[in-house]
Amino acid sequence: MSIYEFAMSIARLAGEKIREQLSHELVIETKSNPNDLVTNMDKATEAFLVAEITKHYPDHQIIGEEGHGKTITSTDGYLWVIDPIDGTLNFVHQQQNFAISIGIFHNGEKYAGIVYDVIDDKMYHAQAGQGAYLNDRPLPMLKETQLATSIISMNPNWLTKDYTYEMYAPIIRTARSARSYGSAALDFAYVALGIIDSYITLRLHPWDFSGGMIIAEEVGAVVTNQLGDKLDPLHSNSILVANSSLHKEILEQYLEPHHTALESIHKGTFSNR
Ligand code: 2AM
Ligand code: CA
Ligand code: CA
Ligand code: CA
Repeated sequence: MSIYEFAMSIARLAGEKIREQLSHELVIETKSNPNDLVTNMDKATEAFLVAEITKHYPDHQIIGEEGHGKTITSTDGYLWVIDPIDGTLNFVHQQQNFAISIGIFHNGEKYAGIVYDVIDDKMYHAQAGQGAYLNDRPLPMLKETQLATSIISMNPNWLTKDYTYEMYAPIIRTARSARSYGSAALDFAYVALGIIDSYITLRLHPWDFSGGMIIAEEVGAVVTNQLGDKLDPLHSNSILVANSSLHKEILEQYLEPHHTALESIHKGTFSNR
Protein backbone atom coordinates (compact mmCIF):
# COMPACT_ATOMS: atom_id res chain seq x y z
CA MET A 1 0.00 0.00 0.00
CA SER A 2 1.38 3.43 -0.94
CA ILE A 3 1.56 6.25 1.62
CA TYR A 4 -1.30 7.89 -0.30
CA GLU A 5 -3.54 4.80 -0.04
CA PHE A 6 -2.54 4.35 3.61
CA ALA A 7 -3.55 7.96 4.34
CA MET A 8 -7.00 7.38 2.84
CA SER A 9 -7.42 4.12 4.75
CA ILE A 10 -6.70 5.73 8.14
CA ALA A 11 -8.95 8.71 7.32
CA ARG A 12 -11.78 6.23 6.58
CA LEU A 13 -11.13 4.31 9.82
CA ALA A 14 -11.05 7.55 11.82
CA GLY A 15 -14.30 8.62 10.15
CA GLU A 16 -15.95 5.31 11.08
CA LYS A 17 -14.96 5.84 14.70
CA ILE A 18 -16.42 9.35 14.68
CA ARG A 19 -19.69 8.09 13.15
CA GLU A 20 -19.94 5.34 15.78
CA GLN A 21 -19.48 7.88 18.56
CA LEU A 22 -21.97 10.46 17.25
CA SER A 23 -24.75 9.40 19.60
CA HIS A 24 -22.44 9.60 22.64
CA GLU A 25 -22.25 12.73 24.72
CA LEU A 26 -19.37 15.03 23.73
CA VAL A 27 -16.90 16.55 26.16
CA ILE A 28 -16.55 20.14 24.96
CA GLU A 29 -13.85 22.58 26.07
CA THR A 30 -13.01 26.09 24.92
CA LYS A 31 -9.58 27.09 23.60
CA SER A 32 -8.59 30.69 22.73
CA ASN A 33 -12.10 32.17 23.19
CA PRO A 34 -15.67 31.03 24.06
CA ASN A 35 -16.43 30.22 20.39
CA ASP A 36 -13.20 28.28 19.81
CA LEU A 37 -14.20 24.74 20.80
CA VAL A 38 -12.42 21.42 21.00
CA THR A 39 -14.08 18.09 21.82
CA ASN A 40 -12.87 14.74 23.06
CA MET A 41 -13.41 13.48 19.48
CA ASP A 42 -11.01 16.07 18.00
CA LYS A 43 -8.36 14.86 20.45
CA ALA A 44 -9.14 11.14 20.10
CA THR A 45 -9.13 11.37 16.29
CA GLU A 46 -5.78 13.15 16.20
CA ALA A 47 -4.35 10.61 18.67
CA PHE A 48 -5.62 7.73 16.47
CA LEU A 49 -4.19 9.20 13.25
CA VAL A 50 -0.84 10.00 14.87
CA ALA A 51 -0.60 6.50 16.40
CA GLU A 52 -1.34 4.83 13.03
CA ILE A 53 1.13 7.00 11.11
CA THR A 54 3.84 6.54 13.73
CA LYS A 55 3.31 2.77 13.81
CA HIS A 56 3.71 2.43 10.03
CA TYR A 57 6.17 5.23 9.37
CA PRO A 58 8.15 5.94 12.55
CA ASP A 59 10.46 8.43 10.81
CA HIS A 60 7.66 10.65 9.40
CA GLN A 61 7.03 14.05 10.99
CA ILE A 62 3.46 14.96 12.03
CA ILE A 63 1.86 18.33 12.76
CA GLY A 64 -1.71 18.28 14.09
CA GLU A 65 -4.06 21.00 15.31
CA GLU A 66 -4.57 19.41 18.71
CA GLY A 67 -0.96 19.53 19.79
CA HIS A 68 1.27 17.23 17.80
CA GLY A 69 4.48 18.52 16.27
CA LYS A 70 4.24 22.14 17.39
CA THR A 71 8.02 22.40 17.46
CA ILE A 72 8.63 21.07 13.94
CA THR A 73 10.67 23.56 11.91
CA SER A 74 11.97 21.40 9.07
CA THR A 75 10.19 19.89 6.07
CA ASP A 76 12.86 17.21 5.55
CA GLY A 77 11.50 13.75 4.75
CA TYR A 78 7.75 13.10 4.94
CA LEU A 79 5.64 15.66 6.79
CA TRP A 80 1.98 14.99 7.61
CA VAL A 81 -0.18 18.04 8.40
CA ILE A 82 -3.47 16.90 9.91
CA ASP A 83 -6.68 18.39 11.17
CA PRO A 84 -8.63 15.62 12.91
CA ILE A 85 -11.93 17.52 12.68
CA ASP A 86 -12.07 20.61 10.49
CA GLY A 87 -15.32 22.39 11.23
CA THR A 88 -15.56 21.62 14.94
CA LEU A 89 -18.43 24.09 15.39
CA ASN A 90 -20.38 22.24 12.68
CA PHE A 91 -19.49 18.95 14.36
CA VAL A 92 -20.84 20.20 17.70
CA HIS A 93 -23.91 22.08 16.43
CA GLN A 94 -24.90 20.10 13.33
CA GLN A 95 -23.21 16.66 13.54
CA GLN A 96 -22.40 17.16 9.85
CA ASN A 97 -20.40 19.40 7.50
CA PHE A 98 -17.00 18.61 9.01
CA ALA A 99 -14.00 16.83 7.55
CA ILE A 100 -10.76 15.08 8.35
CA SER A 101 -7.96 16.91 6.52
CA ILE A 102 -4.55 15.46 5.74
CA GLY A 103 -1.78 17.08 3.70
CA ILE A 104 1.42 15.14 3.08
CA PHE A 105 4.68 16.74 1.90
CA HIS A 106 7.98 15.13 0.92
CA ASN A 107 11.09 17.25 1.41
CA GLY A 108 8.83 20.32 1.34
CA GLU A 109 7.13 19.37 -1.94
CA LYS A 110 3.44 18.45 -1.95
CA TYR A 111 2.86 14.69 -2.11
CA ALA A 112 -0.86 14.06 -1.42
CA GLY A 113 -3.98 15.69 -0.01
CA ILE A 114 -7.08 14.19 1.57
CA VAL A 115 -10.29 15.81 2.75
CA TYR A 116 -12.78 13.28 4.08
CA ASP A 117 -16.38 14.44 4.61
CA VAL A 118 -17.18 12.00 7.38
CA ILE A 119 -20.98 12.07 7.40
CA ASP A 120 -21.49 12.11 3.62
CA ASP A 121 -18.69 9.52 3.26
CA LYS A 122 -17.09 11.61 0.52
CA MET A 123 -13.34 11.25 0.09
CA TYR A 124 -11.75 14.13 -1.81
CA HIS A 125 -8.19 13.14 -2.62
CA ALA A 126 -5.21 13.85 -4.84
CA GLN A 127 -1.66 12.74 -5.32
CA ALA A 128 0.49 15.55 -6.69
CA GLY A 129 0.60 15.40 -10.47
CA GLN A 130 -2.01 12.61 -10.70
CA GLY A 131 -5.27 14.58 -10.68
CA ALA A 132 -7.94 14.94 -8.02
CA TYR A 133 -10.81 12.62 -7.20
CA LEU A 134 -14.08 12.52 -5.32
CA ASN A 135 -14.21 8.89 -4.20
CA ASP A 136 -13.42 7.03 -7.48
CA ARG A 137 -14.52 9.84 -9.79
CA PRO A 138 -11.80 11.99 -11.38
CA LEU A 139 -12.56 15.70 -11.02
CA PRO A 140 -12.37 17.78 -14.21
CA MET A 141 -10.10 20.80 -14.51
CA LEU A 142 -11.76 24.00 -13.30
CA LYS A 143 -13.53 26.30 -15.71
CA GLU A 144 -12.38 29.92 -15.76
CA THR A 145 -14.98 32.31 -14.33
CA GLN A 146 -15.42 36.03 -13.78
CA LEU A 147 -16.39 37.45 -10.40
CA ALA A 148 -19.77 38.70 -11.65
CA THR A 149 -20.89 35.12 -12.34
CA SER A 150 -19.04 33.46 -9.44
CA ILE A 151 -20.07 32.12 -6.05
CA ILE A 152 -17.61 33.05 -3.31
CA SER A 153 -17.22 31.30 0.03
CA MET A 154 -16.28 33.52 2.96
CA ASN A 155 -16.91 33.48 6.70
CA PRO A 156 -19.35 36.39 7.23
CA ASN A 157 -17.47 37.33 10.41
CA TRP A 158 -14.92 39.04 8.15
CA LEU A 159 -17.65 41.40 6.94
CA THR A 160 -18.42 42.53 10.49
CA LYS A 161 -14.99 44.05 11.09
CA ASP A 162 -14.36 47.56 9.67
CA TYR A 163 -10.89 46.83 8.31
CA THR A 164 -11.89 43.65 6.44
CA TYR A 165 -15.34 44.94 5.43
CA GLU A 166 -13.65 47.59 3.27
CA MET A 167 -11.57 44.97 1.48
CA TYR A 168 -14.11 42.18 1.14
CA ALA A 169 -17.55 43.83 0.79
CA PRO A 170 -16.84 44.98 -2.81
CA ILE A 171 -15.92 41.39 -3.73
CA ILE A 172 -19.16 40.01 -2.31
CA ARG A 173 -21.17 42.87 -3.83
CA THR A 174 -19.84 42.12 -7.31
CA ALA A 175 -20.06 38.33 -7.04
CA ARG A 176 -23.16 36.43 -8.07
CA SER A 177 -23.59 35.26 -4.49
CA ALA A 178 -21.77 34.14 -1.35
CA ARG A 179 -21.80 31.04 0.84
CA SER A 180 -20.26 30.03 4.14
CA TYR A 181 -19.72 26.39 5.01
CA GLY A 182 -17.75 26.53 8.26
CA SER A 183 -15.02 24.09 7.24
CA ALA A 184 -11.96 25.43 5.45
CA ALA A 185 -11.05 21.93 4.23
CA LEU A 186 -14.49 21.49 2.65
CA ASP A 187 -14.24 24.98 1.13
CA PHE A 188 -11.09 23.89 -0.71
CA ALA A 189 -12.82 20.64 -1.74
CA TYR A 190 -15.84 22.60 -3.03
CA VAL A 191 -13.58 24.83 -5.14
CA ALA A 192 -11.97 21.66 -6.51
CA LEU A 193 -15.43 20.25 -7.22
CA GLY A 194 -16.40 23.47 -9.01
CA ILE A 195 -19.50 24.12 -6.86
CA ILE A 196 -18.00 27.36 -5.56
CA ASP A 197 -15.52 29.45 -7.53
CA SER A 198 -13.37 30.95 -4.78
CA TYR A 199 -12.71 30.69 -1.06
CA ILE A 200 -11.33 33.75 0.70
CA THR A 201 -10.25 33.98 4.33
CA LEU A 202 -7.77 36.02 6.30
CA ARG A 203 -6.35 33.46 8.70
CA LEU A 204 -5.80 29.73 8.37
CA HIS A 205 -3.36 27.37 9.98
CA PRO A 206 -1.38 24.75 8.02
CA TRP A 207 -3.75 21.94 9.14
CA ASP A 208 -6.72 23.92 7.76
CA PHE A 209 -5.31 24.37 4.26
CA SER A 210 -2.65 21.73 3.49
CA GLY A 211 -4.87 18.83 2.40
CA GLY A 212 -7.32 21.01 0.50
CA MET A 213 -4.61 23.05 -1.21
CA ILE A 214 -3.04 19.93 -2.76
CA ILE A 215 -6.44 18.72 -4.03
CA ALA A 216 -7.50 22.11 -5.44
CA GLU A 217 -4.19 22.66 -7.23
CA GLU A 218 -4.62 19.34 -9.06
CA VAL A 219 -7.65 20.71 -10.92
CA GLY A 220 -5.91 23.98 -11.79
CA ALA A 221 -6.95 26.15 -8.83
CA VAL A 222 -4.48 28.86 -7.89
CA VAL A 223 -3.80 28.86 -4.13
CA THR A 224 -1.92 31.79 -2.57
CA ASN A 225 -2.19 34.15 0.35
CA GLN A 226 -3.91 37.49 -0.24
CA LEU A 227 -0.63 39.14 -1.20
CA GLY A 228 -0.28 36.59 -3.99
CA ASP A 229 2.48 34.60 -2.27
CA LYS A 230 2.76 30.80 -2.16
CA LEU A 231 1.66 29.01 1.04
CA ASP A 232 3.92 26.74 3.01
CA PRO A 233 2.93 23.91 5.35
CA LEU A 234 4.80 25.22 8.40
CA HIS A 235 3.19 28.67 8.53
CA SER A 236 -0.28 30.13 9.02
CA ASN A 237 -1.43 32.53 6.32
CA SER A 238 -4.30 34.31 4.61
CA ILE A 239 -5.97 32.48 1.73
CA LEU A 240 -7.18 33.19 -1.78
CA VAL A 241 -8.10 30.09 -3.78
CA ALA A 242 -9.89 30.25 -7.13
CA ASN A 243 -9.69 29.23 -10.77
CA SER A 244 -6.84 31.14 -12.37
CA SER A 245 -8.75 33.96 -14.07
CA LEU A 246 -10.91 34.63 -11.02
CA HIS A 247 -7.85 34.48 -8.75
CA LYS A 248 -6.18 37.13 -10.94
CA GLU A 249 -9.30 39.32 -10.99
CA ILE A 250 -9.77 39.25 -7.20
CA LEU A 251 -6.08 39.69 -6.46
CA GLU A 252 -5.43 42.52 -8.90
CA GLN A 253 -8.68 44.44 -8.74
CA TYR A 254 -9.84 43.95 -5.15
CA LEU A 255 -6.86 43.04 -2.95
CA GLU A 256 -3.93 44.88 -4.58
CA PRO A 257 -5.51 48.28 -3.74
CA HIS A 258 -5.29 47.20 -0.06
CA HIS A 259 -1.76 45.83 -0.37
CA THR A 260 -0.25 48.06 2.32
CA ALA A 261 -3.03 47.29 4.82
CA LEU A 262 -2.83 43.59 3.99
CA GLU A 263 0.94 43.61 4.45
CA SER A 264 0.66 45.13 7.90
CA ILE A 265 -2.11 42.66 8.84
CA HIS A 266 0.18 39.83 7.74
CA LYS A 267 3.12 41.25 9.70
CA GLY A 268 0.97 41.57 12.83
CA THR A 269 -0.93 38.29 12.59
CA PHE A 270 1.85 36.05 11.34
CA SER A 271 4.84 37.81 12.91
CA ASN A 272 5.92 34.88 15.09
CA ARG A 273 6.67 32.60 12.15
P1 2AM B 1 -11.53 24.09 13.02
O1 2AM B 1 -12.96 23.76 12.99
O2 2AM B 1 -10.62 22.94 12.78
O3 2AM B 1 -11.12 24.88 14.22
C1 2AM B 1 -14.34 27.96 10.18
O4 2AM B 1 -14.58 29.16 9.50
C2 2AM B 1 -13.03 27.40 9.69
O5 2AM B 1 -11.95 28.14 10.24
C3 2AM B 1 -12.78 25.99 10.12
O6 2AM B 1 -12.03 25.37 9.13
C4 2AM B 1 -12.04 26.14 11.42
O7 2AM B 1 -11.22 25.02 11.74
C5 2AM B 1 -11.19 27.34 11.13
N1 2AM B 1 -10.94 28.11 12.33
C6 2AM B 1 -11.69 28.20 13.42
N2 2AM B 1 -11.17 29.04 14.34
C7 2AM B 1 -10.03 29.47 13.81
C8 2AM B 1 -9.03 30.35 14.27
N3 2AM B 1 -9.09 30.95 15.46
N4 2AM B 1 -7.99 30.56 13.47
C9 2AM B 1 -7.92 29.96 12.26
N5 2AM B 1 -8.84 29.12 11.79
C10 2AM B 1 -9.89 28.88 12.54
CA1 CA C 1 -10.06 24.23 16.11
CA1 CA D 1 -9.34 23.49 10.98
CA1 CA E 1 -9.80 21.13 13.82
